[in-house]
Amino acid sequence: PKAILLKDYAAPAWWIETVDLSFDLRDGGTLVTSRLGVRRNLDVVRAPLVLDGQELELVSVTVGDRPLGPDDYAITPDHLTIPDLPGDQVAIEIVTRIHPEKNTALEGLYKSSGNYCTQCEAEGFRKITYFQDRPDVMAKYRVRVEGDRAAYPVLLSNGNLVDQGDAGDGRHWALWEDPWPKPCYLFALVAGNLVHIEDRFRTRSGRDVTLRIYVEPGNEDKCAHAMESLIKSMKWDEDVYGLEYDLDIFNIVAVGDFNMGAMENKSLNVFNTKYILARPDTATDTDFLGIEAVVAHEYFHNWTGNRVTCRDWFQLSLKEGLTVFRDQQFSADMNSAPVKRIQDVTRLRQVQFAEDAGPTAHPVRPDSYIEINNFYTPTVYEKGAEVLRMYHTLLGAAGYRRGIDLYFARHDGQAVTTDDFLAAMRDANPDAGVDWEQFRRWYAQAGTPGVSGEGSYDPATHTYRLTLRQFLAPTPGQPVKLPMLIPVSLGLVGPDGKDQALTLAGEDSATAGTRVLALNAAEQSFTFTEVPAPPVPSLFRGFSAPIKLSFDYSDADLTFLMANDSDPFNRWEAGQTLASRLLLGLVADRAAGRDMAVPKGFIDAMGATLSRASEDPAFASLALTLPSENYLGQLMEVIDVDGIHAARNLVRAAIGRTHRDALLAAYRANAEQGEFSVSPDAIGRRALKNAALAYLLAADDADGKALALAQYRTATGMTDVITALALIADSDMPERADALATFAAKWKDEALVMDKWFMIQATSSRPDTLANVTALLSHPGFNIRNPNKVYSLVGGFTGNAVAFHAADGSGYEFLADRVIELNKLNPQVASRMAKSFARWRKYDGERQAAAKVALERVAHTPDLSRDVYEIIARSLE
Ligand code: DPP
Ligand code: ZN
Repeated sequence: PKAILLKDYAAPAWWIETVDLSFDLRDGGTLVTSRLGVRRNLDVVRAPLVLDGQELELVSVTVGDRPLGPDDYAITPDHLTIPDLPGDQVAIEIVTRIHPEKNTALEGLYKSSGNYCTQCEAEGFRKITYFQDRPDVMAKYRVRVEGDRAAYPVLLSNGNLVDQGDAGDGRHWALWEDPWPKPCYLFALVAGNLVHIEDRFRTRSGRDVTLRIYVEPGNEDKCAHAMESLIKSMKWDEDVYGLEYDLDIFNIVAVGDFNMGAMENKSLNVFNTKYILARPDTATDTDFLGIEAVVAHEYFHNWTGNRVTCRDWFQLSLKEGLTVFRDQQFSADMNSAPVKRIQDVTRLRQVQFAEDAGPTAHPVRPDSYIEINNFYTPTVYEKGAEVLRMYHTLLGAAGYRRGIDLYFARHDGQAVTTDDFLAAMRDANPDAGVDWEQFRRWYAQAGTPGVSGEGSYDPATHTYRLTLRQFLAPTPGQPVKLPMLIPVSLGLVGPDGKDQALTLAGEDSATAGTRVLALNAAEQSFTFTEVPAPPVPSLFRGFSAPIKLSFDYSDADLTFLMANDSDPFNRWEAGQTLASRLLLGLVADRAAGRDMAVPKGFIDAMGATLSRASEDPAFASLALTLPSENYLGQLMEVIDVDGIHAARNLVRAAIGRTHRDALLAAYRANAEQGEFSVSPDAIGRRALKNAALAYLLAADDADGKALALAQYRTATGMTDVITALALIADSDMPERADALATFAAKWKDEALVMDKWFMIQATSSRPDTLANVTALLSHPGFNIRNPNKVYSLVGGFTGNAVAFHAADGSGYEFLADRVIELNKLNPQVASRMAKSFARWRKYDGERQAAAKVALERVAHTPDLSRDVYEIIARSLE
């Protein structure tokens, strides 16, 4: 397979301005008739019209009113080329036949539980009809959908329903028209037996919008939270971004078989059921928050993605980084901002930092790809969102908003680039003093910058000198890096625990609290004057840049910041840094054959956090959580899987034993009271209660075990039920098997709940996990064609470091088998799973050897998809 390069971008030789589609949906072959209004692009050299198309049966092509014969066009597995088009403006009709009922890749038009639906981003439209499948070709669509009335009573597409009628023979049709030009990746069609809930939203200029959520019958009672989230998003986007919805109708359809989380098709979002369906007894707090965030995310795309779209797929972060940042801001406003920030950074570190440090590292704006589906990555999404956050940090809320306003004023209706976005931010803020050429490197250079430094205080002159250095390691294809513009949001915390005023040498007035400095050289010093007492610096407040900090803090400094920093993120961060330091020390002890001894100071600090927990239970639950095994692994040269697991468990047990009474008290104080709610407060109390319970079980506490069992048996909310079940499932408690069985019996018909059941078994640290996971592949509730099932069982297992990275290579062998199996069915899902191999060189020799065997076995599989090939080839490079 050949790489596609950003530098090869060229505007199309033809524009397609109107698309008239007609779908005749039938089992055994769906006929698609496409009438295109095509106009020559006079700005480029004359060239034939080359249309993309895959797995299509061409029935006929007509240009104007002339039917073409087979000699009039050229056809390959990927293209239809029409060499000579008369004039500059032409009407073309193309009829193709497709087989959605056989489509297991879930890309293009396919069936999920008997209902037709589409997924076109990034390049699925070419599996529906011949087209210039590229986002810079924007057209107006009219879509006629015809199908069996009894089987598919609901017929939907983008835009407004303009007509409908009976087609005879038990069939009916609907005609949809979308007034907004759009790229074909935003096309959608749904035909199915669906029910809906409905609500309304009046926009600030007075447009009444009908909001509908369509689901399979029986799920109507699980849509309320999604609808509330949609309404909140619409209001928030008006209030914060000044952006209003632009049609009279907004539809969401939830389907059970979906590769991604959801899709922002114009006015017809298609969602994975995971991000719509929720009832307190079926969904966890994480699910409720995920629904709120993803519903918002897809809604926000209406402007950031749809009204202004990407010129080409290298620009994917233009819409995704921006829209993730928007959904993060929204969730922060709806819930606790510090808690949200900690969760987002935890995720960034867990998945994006790992990607940045491995063979699939790529810039936020990649410059080459083989399969674009492989670039829907944490780098494009989450690191992309950090880039947006840095604009916001550097320009302030008002300056950022000026940039956004200019971006829409310039580019509404266009397909643009991240450079265009940067230019709007720059031009709207001419006095910002930002070096934009340097800032641009955040889009171009891959890898996570490291920042190190130290500070010194001079009591004679009352000055504090802070020195920071940055470095960026080479990544694949980028051996040499240039210094980045890194915003450092900082404060100097005095011995009294208060922020000291900040005056940089040469300034004549002080800034109170926090200020943002620009680190823009390899090494830089900042001298603060009039500092009355030696401070502890609080650096990168709110995680102001996606970097890895190593500063020469003493343990006492970190304990001090944990207790005193006015920035909640950095209070949490100080605890994590301290914990990581301690845990890695224990791992080293174990490796050297020394006893692992848990220092009392750390256990005491955790006790102090616990004693203050009632002030902010949600924050406390995060502060009490040790860094994950995955994150700790990233901090090691060679990842010691078993050592990390042993050290972490030892510390957890010590905390559980030492603070047993306080943990029991925290559990009881936060046990459910009153009516179920997903308010931030209620979620926070549940999180603290369950964190306490987990520590008690880590210490093998008898009362803790009894509480877990009681919670499993009597709790009504899924958060409490599944947390208790996970703890039981991970233990040797005699009730284990029975608890798992009763859960499966109760929930066997609720696919999303069963996903959780698969997940907790896949992530168990018991020694029989692989055998259990292998057996579960044949469980009647498992189906390898359903992405959610694969993500739960196979994805859960690959996230289980001890089991997946078993020294005998059994975990690697298991994954290779699944990737090979999925490669034939669903390349996108296969390649997502294959990414778990990527960091194999970070493990010891024995594991590397086993991983290599597994990788090569995948590499030699016949008919390897482009998706899997690209990941495996990069991993083996
Ligand atoms: N564009 C989708 C999203 O991120 C993914 N297909 O919202
Ligand atoms: Zn998105």
